[in-house]
Amino acid sequence: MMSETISGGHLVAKALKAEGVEVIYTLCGGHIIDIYDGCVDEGIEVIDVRHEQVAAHAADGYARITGKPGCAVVTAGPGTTDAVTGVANAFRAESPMLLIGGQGALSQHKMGSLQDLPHVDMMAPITKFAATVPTTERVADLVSMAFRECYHGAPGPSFLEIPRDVLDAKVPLDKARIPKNYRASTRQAGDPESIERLADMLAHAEKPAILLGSQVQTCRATDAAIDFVRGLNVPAYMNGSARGTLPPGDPMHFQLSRRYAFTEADLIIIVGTPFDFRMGYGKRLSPTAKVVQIDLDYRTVGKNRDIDLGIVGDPGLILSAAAQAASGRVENGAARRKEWIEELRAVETQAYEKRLPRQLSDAQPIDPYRLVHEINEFLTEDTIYIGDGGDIVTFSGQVVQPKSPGHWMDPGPLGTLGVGMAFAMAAKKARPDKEVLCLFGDGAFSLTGWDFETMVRFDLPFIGVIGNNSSMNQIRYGQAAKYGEDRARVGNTLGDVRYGEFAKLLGGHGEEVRDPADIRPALERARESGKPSLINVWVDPDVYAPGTMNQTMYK
Ligand SMILES: Cc1ncc(C[n+]2csc(CCOP(=O)(O)OP(=O)(O)O)c2C)c(N)n1
Ligand SMILES: [Mg+2]
Repeated sequence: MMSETISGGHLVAKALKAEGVEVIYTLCGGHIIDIYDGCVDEGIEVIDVRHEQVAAHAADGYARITGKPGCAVVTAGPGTTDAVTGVANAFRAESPMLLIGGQGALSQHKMGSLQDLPHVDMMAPITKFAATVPTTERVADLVSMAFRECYHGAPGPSFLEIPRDVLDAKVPLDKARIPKNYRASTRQAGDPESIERLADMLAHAEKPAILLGSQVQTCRATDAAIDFVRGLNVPAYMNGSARGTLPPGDPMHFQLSRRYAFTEADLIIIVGTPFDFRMGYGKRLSPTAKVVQIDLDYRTVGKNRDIDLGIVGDPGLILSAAAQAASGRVENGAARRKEWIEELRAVETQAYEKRLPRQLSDAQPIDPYRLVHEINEFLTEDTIYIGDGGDIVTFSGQVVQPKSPGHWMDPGPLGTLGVGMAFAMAAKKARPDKEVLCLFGDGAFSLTGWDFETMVRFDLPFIGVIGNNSSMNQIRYGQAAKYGEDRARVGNTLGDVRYGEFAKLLGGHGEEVRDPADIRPALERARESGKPSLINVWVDPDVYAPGTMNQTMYK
């Protein structure tokens, strides 16, 4: 009797299934079709997009939304190079995803086969693991290994290339390793001695502040973070995907007073976010404050500035343990910190009131503050908000507050334009029960906008809003400041494109908005349309967000 055989593509699908992956994002190529065939057998959905960058961003987005690793499958050569940006974005954003790339047949190694490139060399610096699958028997083994490697320290992407002959060949099923139980929890509780020290610091602090970074969401540490800040009365700031950890209106939720807090605090706890450009490389913290850093990755702790205490491990476990250890010691903490919290609230209210007239402005062309204000008012507890653009997204970062944890998506520290459509795709696919709203700059939208067609084809309704200033405004501002207004319009001017019409062309709902009073009704109609939609809002091209004017991102 002949023994049962299995091909490499089917082994990929079995390994994806074992990992819990329900959907792959892909753009087809002859090198990879056997994986599709395997997915049919395993019940894994194949979402085919219009550009490989979108496939990779969607895998990143899927990981963020589901807490499981995402997977993108692309063909050799240009398919893989197109996906580089998506992998790089996931690398900087610490998002666990696997990119599988095709490769020329091993039998034609270095002979100049179609689409042959040194993919592994290209991917090595932007992944946690990059390898070639050497034999068909080991296909599933290496897929599982690549997934496991995504979780070393802070998570991140892995890459595998599978040569065409390795993928297509059939081997006896009993010769292939198909791992099923191959993963342990990588959660680390933190050094107990360090946690005691943190508890002591908390007991003595009069003006503590905490910054909850993206790892709080990555590790699903929302409850621990809430118990910590509420139990110990620690004002909290949130960045990246940790936005929404505390709901707006929570007594410990702060946003606009961050700089003041970090200048005045006596204890600053940084959780799950590096001292990178967003943090002024750690230089903007009070020189007299005690600084504590908690991170999944030992390499992030103490990088760019000294700290008083570093704890490596899972933010949720560490915050829970510290809250417990401190609870007995800070009996009177609540009362002592009341004044500090009131002080921050006053700064917060003042900043809010100063900006409010702009948020309510009736000006035409529309003030970008009005647009982001309307969006903020429109969001429900079940709306996942995505920002993809330059200046317009910088405006939104100040005003838009997600109403629930895990409902904020931005590219992360790579600052990649073009993530929006892919994140919307991944979010709506993984959570059809959620509403998805993506704010695009017109420049950002144009990079990957054709995948609006994929949203239509797969019936993935979302509310797309374009803050259209016919410019790459964030860059234009810097050019004007550096070279003068008369030389500012080089390389940053876009056409006056009616993107609402583009949406309709591709089978979605589209509208043009020029009057601020029409923003809300247009958003409502998009919501009710049940279709992928684009509301093209013409905003004033000659106003800039404060963050853009300070050019903090380049400092
Ligand atoms: C892929 C990519 N290319 C270029 C940039 C540099 N960049 C940052 S902001 C920006 C302008 C974006 O224009 P738009 O999306 O229209 O937003 P606006 O600033 O006009 O509001 C550019 C080109 C980038 N971050 N990512
Ligand atoms: Mg623009």
